[in-house]
Amino acid sequence: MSMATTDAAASASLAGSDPDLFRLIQSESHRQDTTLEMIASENHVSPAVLAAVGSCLTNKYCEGYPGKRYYSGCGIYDQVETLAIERAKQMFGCRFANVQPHSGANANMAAFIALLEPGDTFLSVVLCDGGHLTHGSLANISGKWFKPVHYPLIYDRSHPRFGRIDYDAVARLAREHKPKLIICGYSAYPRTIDFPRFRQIADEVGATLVADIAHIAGLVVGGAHPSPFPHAQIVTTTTHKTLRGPRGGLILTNDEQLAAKIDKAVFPGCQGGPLMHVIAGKAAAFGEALKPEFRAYVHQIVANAKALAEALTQRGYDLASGGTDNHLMLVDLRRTHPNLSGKDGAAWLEEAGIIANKNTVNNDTRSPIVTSGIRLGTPALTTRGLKQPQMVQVAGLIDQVLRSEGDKTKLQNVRKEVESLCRQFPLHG
Ligand code: DSN
Repeated sequence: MSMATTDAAASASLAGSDPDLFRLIQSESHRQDTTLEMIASENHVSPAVLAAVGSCLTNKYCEGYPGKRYYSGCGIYDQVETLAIERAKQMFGCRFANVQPHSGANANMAAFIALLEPGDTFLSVVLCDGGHLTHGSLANISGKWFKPVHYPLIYDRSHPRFGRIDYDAVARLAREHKPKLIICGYSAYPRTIDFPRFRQIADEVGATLVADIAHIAGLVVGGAHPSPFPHAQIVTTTTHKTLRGPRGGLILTNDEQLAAKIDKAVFPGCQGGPLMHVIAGKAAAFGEALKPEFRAYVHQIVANAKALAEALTQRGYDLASGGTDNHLMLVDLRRTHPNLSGKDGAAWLEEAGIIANKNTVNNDTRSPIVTSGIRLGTPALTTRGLKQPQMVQVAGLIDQVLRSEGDKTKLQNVRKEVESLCRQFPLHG
């Protein structure tokens, strides 16, 4: 039997056949080993997931669904996809799962195709408030083909719910615009989502509630965030963030008619052949997420985020909404570092070996490519085993970087400490 399914064998083969590419992959592996990954949407997959994604399952076309394929030779793939589907259903406690979306963007597109006609109205949060490109950005098909109406957060700093979703405004906009679909779920929202409240609003106007839980999927599975079920009629997600699987998408529902529409919307609606090696990686990751250790992992992610948020707050930083309930936080630099943009802050952090992303903050006066904020997440650090004491240390390192004025010597000194921390918590330990 071929051993090309193992990472080591595949690496050895690549080293011989394409040393240039091999060196690049080795360099990236070294970068991941020696830096602190704090991009809230990234993680480090297990060797099992890596082996599945690097397997011979990449060789096959399997258009269709288990038992209903267009080509011969799909018997094993039917079993792989069914395994992924059954595990997805078990993870979320729901009746139907489509594991074929190549990404979260494709999962959202399929939900739109299943529910809307071009020109139909939907409610969502705008990108610069923490929404997603596929939630109606004018640069994306969701905003070009459909009509987004954006609901606000509470922007008033003196309000006790500052930085949270303004549910009263969602209800008012829903009554006014009668959307067919309401999306909840975000890319840069640090607080718990009130799914029952969203469903109540959706029901009042006859809209379908879609929860895009791409960021919090792992937290939901492990019980560290309330589940969108039974409130959302459709749930979309990625599989590679807190869920710690391969890069990909997933759609879930309890409604049989919606499930049939979703299947058609994914294939042939907006995709061709499924990426069966990635679906195998999803099955592997879902198997891991069903284990008790995963619950401990996601609760640690949240505990780490709280510890980091508290340590940054103690150092004087402003966090959007004043803190976090989940895996991420948004540092608002405007008061503490008025002359520092998110872009420069993220660049300095990278020089120091801390990988994070610039992010817009409420009513940001800087452009989305400059921004006044930095988004920080704890999923990947938690995967490498860092806990609350290290979060306090990391907050200190971030503070040193943001106060460094970009001084190379200071950044290099932080980098040495980052590398030492990475050696203490090796990725492949
Ligand atoms: N790019 C992802 C994120 O960082 O949140 C969303 O797709």
